[in-house]
Amino acid sequence: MNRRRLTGHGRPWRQLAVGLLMAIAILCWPAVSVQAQILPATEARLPELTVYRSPTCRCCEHWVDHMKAAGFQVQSVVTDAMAAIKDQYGVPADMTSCHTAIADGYGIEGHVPAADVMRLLRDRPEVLGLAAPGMPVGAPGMETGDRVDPYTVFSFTQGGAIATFAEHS
Ligand SMILES: [Cu+2]
Repeated sequence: MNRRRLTGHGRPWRQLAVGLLMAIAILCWPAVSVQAQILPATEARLPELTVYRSPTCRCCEHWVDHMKAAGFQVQSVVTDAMAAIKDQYGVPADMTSCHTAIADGYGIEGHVPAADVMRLLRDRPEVLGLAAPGMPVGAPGMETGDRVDPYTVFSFTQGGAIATFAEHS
């Protein structure tokens, strides 16, 4: 008898509490989703970039600065074993450059612009990575005055297929 009366009295409070919680949830929901949209895409989505480079490579450092300016978190690994790194990540012999970077499992060889890396990470094609072979003057990290030599960024696959990913001039 006593117990039933207590339960009867307790119920309106419980309903009020549930109602309050729901109201808070409903009121807060748009705020939370709006905040998620406001967060810059660079902070929310760009993975950390690991850059392997030899101790003497200055243009590699300039490319790292370019990637940082674009919003990438960069971890530099200074090593003399660059050939082994390129081999490990499947960079074709005729596509090699100075540094080799890894972004979310993709290999990024040489002075590839940040915008190309971002498109790669967004579209996620079935390739091993991208390469800007050689040291094209005017590519990010290879600036020399106003001179810009046209260059191509290629994609490469495990099977050895090479395709044009972007043309720069
Ligand atoms: Cu270089």
